[in-house]
Amino acid sequence: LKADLKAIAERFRQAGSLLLLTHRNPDGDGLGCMTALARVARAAGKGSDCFCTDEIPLRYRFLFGDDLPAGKEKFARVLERADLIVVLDTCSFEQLPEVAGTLRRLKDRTVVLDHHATGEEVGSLRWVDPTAAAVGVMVCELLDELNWPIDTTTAEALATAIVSDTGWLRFSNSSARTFRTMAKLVAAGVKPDELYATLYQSDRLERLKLQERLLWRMRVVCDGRLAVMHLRKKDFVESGARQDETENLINEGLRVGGVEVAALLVEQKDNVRVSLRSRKLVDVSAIARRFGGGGHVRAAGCRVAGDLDHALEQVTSTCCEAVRQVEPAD
Ligand SMILES: [Mn+2]
Repeated sequence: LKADLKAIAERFRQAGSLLLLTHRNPDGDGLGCMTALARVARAAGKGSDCFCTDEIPLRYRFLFGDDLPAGKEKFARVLERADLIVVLDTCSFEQLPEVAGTLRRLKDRTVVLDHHATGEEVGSLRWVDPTAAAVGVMVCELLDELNWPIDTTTAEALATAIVSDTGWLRFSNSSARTFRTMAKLVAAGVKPDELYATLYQSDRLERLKLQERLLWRMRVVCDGRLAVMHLRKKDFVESGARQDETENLINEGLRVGGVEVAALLVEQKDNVRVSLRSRKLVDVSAIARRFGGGGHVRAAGCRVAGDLDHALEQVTSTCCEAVRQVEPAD
């Protein structure tokens, strides 16, 4: 791992201009790392562009100011001027639609920083560390290795990466290494109370109305150990919430005592997006893989073809089976 870190650092040193990108349905980790690296690269005299196929979720807009990542229509232009493509927080072509073909073709020019246990051969050089709570932790270590300074704005972006992947430092991936990295970022100027307010006390009322529907419909099955939640297209229309405002709603399921696995199904145009979380015992990445998805042991996701009711049935029975295979939590 140390060798991978050093090799990646060398590629960054040699690069003239970076193109930074992350997985679809981008989250705080991918986006925080993206903007942090773009900023420090510019300070080091390099060119840098961020690219994102999806719209940036409202929660994370502040990371970019007026300088939002390039969208699809600008991909050719930003690709042309980059001599190093950096893929953040994924190592799966399936998570990189629109650009997967280009990345396969430009493998030699591509490097990956990721912390997911499952992955493919994206890029010629990969630093994948599943023990890192967030790619944000790895980026901090990379910047240390490069001796590239972290200013307050960069520190806020990296702290956003870390807190969003650790549930504000309360999930099981919050290790001493995670807290050490956070301590550095706080020393660099991050104010935890202000960052918390920016990230988690800035919701739109519409999002809370969506949450109300989700809570009202939550079912706890499988002897009280599986929480199943779902949202239909009409919930978004009627509440006025946006598709990207579902982030973190999955965690509501684990607030119920005794629940080991929480599943959230969100109806899409032609499939169902499924998020899975587990408290302690079940490997939900294994469940996600059965539906062609992936992720971490405690947090994973997949997409299920067909309509919502069909997906609900399939996901509920598969999760219940997995829950029954482990001993009760007490
Ligand atoms: Mn991540």
